[in-house]
Amino acid sequence: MTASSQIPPAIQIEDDRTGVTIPTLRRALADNLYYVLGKPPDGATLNDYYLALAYTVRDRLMQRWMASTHTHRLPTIKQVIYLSAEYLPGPHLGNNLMNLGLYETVQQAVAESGLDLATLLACEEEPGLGNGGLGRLAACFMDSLATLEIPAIGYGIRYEFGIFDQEIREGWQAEITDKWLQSGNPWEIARPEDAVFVKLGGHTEASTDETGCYQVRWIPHQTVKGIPYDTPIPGYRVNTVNTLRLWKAEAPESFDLSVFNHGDYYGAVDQKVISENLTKVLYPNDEPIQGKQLRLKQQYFFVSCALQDLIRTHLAQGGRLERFHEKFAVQLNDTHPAIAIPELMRLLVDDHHVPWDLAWTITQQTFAYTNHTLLPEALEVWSLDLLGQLLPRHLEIIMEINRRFLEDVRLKFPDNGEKMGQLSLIADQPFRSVRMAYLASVGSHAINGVAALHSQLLQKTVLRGFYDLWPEKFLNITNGVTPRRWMLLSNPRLAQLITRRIGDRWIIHLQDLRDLEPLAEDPEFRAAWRSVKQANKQALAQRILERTGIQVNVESLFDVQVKRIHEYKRQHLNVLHIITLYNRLKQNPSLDLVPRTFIFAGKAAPGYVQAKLIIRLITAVGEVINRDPAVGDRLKVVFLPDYNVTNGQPIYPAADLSEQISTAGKEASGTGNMKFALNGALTIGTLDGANIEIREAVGSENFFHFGHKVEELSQLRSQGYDPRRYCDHSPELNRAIHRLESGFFAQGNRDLFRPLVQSLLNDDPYFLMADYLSYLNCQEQVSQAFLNEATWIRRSILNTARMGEFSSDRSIREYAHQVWQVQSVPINLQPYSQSEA
Ligand code: 6GP
Repeated sequence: MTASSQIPPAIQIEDDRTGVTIPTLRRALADNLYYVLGKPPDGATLNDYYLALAYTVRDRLMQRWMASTHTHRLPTIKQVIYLSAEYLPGPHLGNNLMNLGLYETVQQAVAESGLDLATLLACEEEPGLGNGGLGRLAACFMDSLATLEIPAIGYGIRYEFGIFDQEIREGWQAEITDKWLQSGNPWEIARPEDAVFVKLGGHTEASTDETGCYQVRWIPHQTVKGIPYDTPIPGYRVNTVNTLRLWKAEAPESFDLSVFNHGDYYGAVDQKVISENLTKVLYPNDEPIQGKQLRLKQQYFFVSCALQDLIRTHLAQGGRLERFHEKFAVQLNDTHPAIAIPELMRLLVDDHHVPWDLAWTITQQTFAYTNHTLLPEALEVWSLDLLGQLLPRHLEIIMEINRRFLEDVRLKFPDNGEKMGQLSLIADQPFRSVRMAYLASVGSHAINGVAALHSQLLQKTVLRGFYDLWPEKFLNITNGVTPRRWMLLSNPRLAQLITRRIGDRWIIHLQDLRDLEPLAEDPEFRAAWRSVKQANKQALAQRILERTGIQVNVESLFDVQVKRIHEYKRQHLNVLHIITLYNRLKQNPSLDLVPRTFIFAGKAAPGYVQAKLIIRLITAVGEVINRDPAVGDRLKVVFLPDYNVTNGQPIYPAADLSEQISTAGKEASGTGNMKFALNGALTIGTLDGANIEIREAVGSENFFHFGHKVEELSQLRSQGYDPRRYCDHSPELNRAIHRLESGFFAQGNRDLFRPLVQSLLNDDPYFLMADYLSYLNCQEQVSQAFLNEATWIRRSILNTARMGEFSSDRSIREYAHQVWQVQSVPINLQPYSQSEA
């Protein structure tokens, strides 16, 4: 921290459990090792020391956490409730040290105890409780909510096995189960006293009571118990500590005694196993997941736990259910939690006897819905059969919501019978099912996309009918990323350089990075900027060597594409460029080529055959190119295994070029694009998702754009797109495709990559062939630009300087004002003894 810091220092209240002097911290570390972990210093493993340090840090969060929880429960305070089936928070220890302002002190304390902080940090297994963008966005949002002192709870699922670990074996992806809980999770606190019960299956019975009131009872087939596990989410240098509350499923009783008494011991245990299976494993599919019963159970389970928890605390605080929506603003992170809409209706109408119309008003005022993808295969639908079996009461409620909704539609468009079929929550084809995006839209007061283009397309395509009906419900809130994790923590060299020159307010006020703009013209600053980038590249090169054995040239252009592997993200377009460069080198070995290191990372869904083949393609091309003496260190292709938050952190700071090359209209926003540009990488990208806004912000002269636009692609499509035509017209494309077909990269095996080649030549649904030439030319401009170091660095500085609006703080402020109507609530701390009195 500099002397001129504008951020107030962390509040210090000294006692044995909270003190932050070096001697106190060292004592606490030793104390936790001995008394919490039961380990003597000489018998302790590194992981024991990590755990002891984590408990030491957690102790220092506790007072703020309890004060926040207490304050946030007050009936007058409105809370944000984020419902998300996925969270990817990344490792907590480093982040919490940073947010508490204890990083340097703890580093020193640990060193004086003969340990190395970096080594201890590396012991932490990150919670991989998500697939990709949507889960990581939830984590950035939780960070910003706390930093902005907005009362919030994130509800989700405590998967025992999160996203699989990826290994590369003989060039192929292998999936290894993730065991994040294996060595203990010091950040969570189980709260069995707050358990709730969730019903599943069975049937409903309707009756009329003595007052003539119609009532429905749900007689379930099974009940599971939800146990909450709480993790503190501290804001940056504020007292607010919000809660991430994840639910684990258990059997209501460990043994069903009635079954046990009949001698069926195994039957009794079975029930326990069946219940606990519910939260065993995250579905490792990024976007398309269809029809899995366990998945629907998971969704309903956590949503029901969350809503029951809210109603219970609200009533306990003397709140009235008619005011539920004044106490809680509930955000649906995509449709995964959309079953919350009929669930809140059920809880209000059946369990708490609120009249339907009032319950519906409360429900609509409570929920808001964010859509994260337009890919048709990703739009969730649940078959009526499955829904009726698992949630019979919810199916009835959905039907009633639909009946009333379609009646409104009919009144509004009396002469348009088609409208009702188009807007119905129930689809007839290919089977009778509930369209969850429609349910979410009808049950919410606000609907947003995650980047300007995406929100427009949402209104024009998937939710067009709803936009015509209620344009006022629709808005756009472009995604953002937290500058704490994605700059301060992961790029300390750059963060320090920036803070030295413009102060440290940018950490909570990212727009301040603008003050860097004039420095882009300062040769001395540019030299410092370059040194930072080189040091970051050096560090990444070291990791690459350790993880893959590949030696890379740190003077080469680091050309990076890291994200889930998907055909629409077009990693194989990147590969076609690599093959083209290779072909040129083979044709002309003395070619003066700008040296590049191509770095890929990302997981493919285990059942997505084509995506797994793309990984094999990358490693295969690497195997040939990296070993070809004619290439030398002019081209290297690296696939870094097991992309996750931990492994992503050293990548963004080291990139020169960020590949954001999705088919226009397919990437809803992207957030990796923001992390790269914030860290000074230049982008090569299509006019898709948030790329468009990033380009506007950083200036088109500092962004390499290529490819067809959305409208151009739909024109191509309607004219009868013929990918082969592009091959016929471009000799280089033809040669690249031929290399693939010939088995050259597959030791002569012509079959290996045939499915990819066939897809490209026959239908090419993601328009790689149509965009190839434009991509190639654009990459040529990149190479030319990289040759001029001074202007490249100037552009790099300007990218960082102009990325201020892509902070998740800005996104959260927009949600707070435009959707949630919530305010910041500063937390006052009292010394522990007083708050207990
Ligand atoms: C992703 C989108 O693909 C990505 O473009 C966006 O940046 C991110 O969400 C955050 O908004 N979508 C998902 O991860 C997903 O599962 C259902 O969508």
